[in-house]
Amino acid sequence: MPARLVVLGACLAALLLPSAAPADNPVLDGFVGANDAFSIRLQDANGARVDHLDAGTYTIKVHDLSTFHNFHLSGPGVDQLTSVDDKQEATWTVALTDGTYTYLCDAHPSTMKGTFTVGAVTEPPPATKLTGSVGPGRKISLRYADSSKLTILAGSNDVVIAVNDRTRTDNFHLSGPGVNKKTGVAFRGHATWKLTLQGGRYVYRSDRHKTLRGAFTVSSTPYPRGPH
Ligand SMILES: [Cu+2]
Repeated sequence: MPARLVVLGACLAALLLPSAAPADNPVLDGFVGANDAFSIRLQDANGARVDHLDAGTYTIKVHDLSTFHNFHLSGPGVDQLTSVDDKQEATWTVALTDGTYTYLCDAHPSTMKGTFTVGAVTEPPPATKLTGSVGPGRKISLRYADSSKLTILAGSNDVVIAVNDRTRTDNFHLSGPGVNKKTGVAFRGHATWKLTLQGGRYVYRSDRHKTLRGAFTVSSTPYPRGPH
């Protein structure tokens, strides 16, 4: 029976086809610029931020939600990006191999950046370097190395804060989930704090003058997943 042979042939072809469906690849979601915030995140199917992955082929759904940020992934064998000027939904199939990968926004590369490792490479991402400053005068700030202000921490939750307390009338006091560190009000000089931050809101302030304060957010909440 010819018809039966055709059906049998189709079944054999299906069995012999390599890698039946790309949908079998693990799916990751990359988000950037939700509500135009300076936030960037790569998360797995459980909504956890990606820190380390097994080597292999992945499907990355990129949700570029802003007209002034983009999502740019690079590392061994991979260099893919969305447009800075447009919102964009993109799906990338990428082969990740042993190494360290970086995702960032090309318009704000020092503040909107994260890294993850793959395969045999397991060292944790480098700590984020920050500078905290108070005084002279009624001034307080917490900034990245390139002096842009910290509002949302992306990337490593490990931070090294170089505190420069330039006044004997105010102090630098950082508090938030798991952290309560301060210089003395009468103290003037440098301090270096190595901290691991958790998801939530952190406030830095002077204990002498209540209005002298600033705040930033460490995002731990997964973004809602888009349709796949
Ligand atoms: Cu940006």
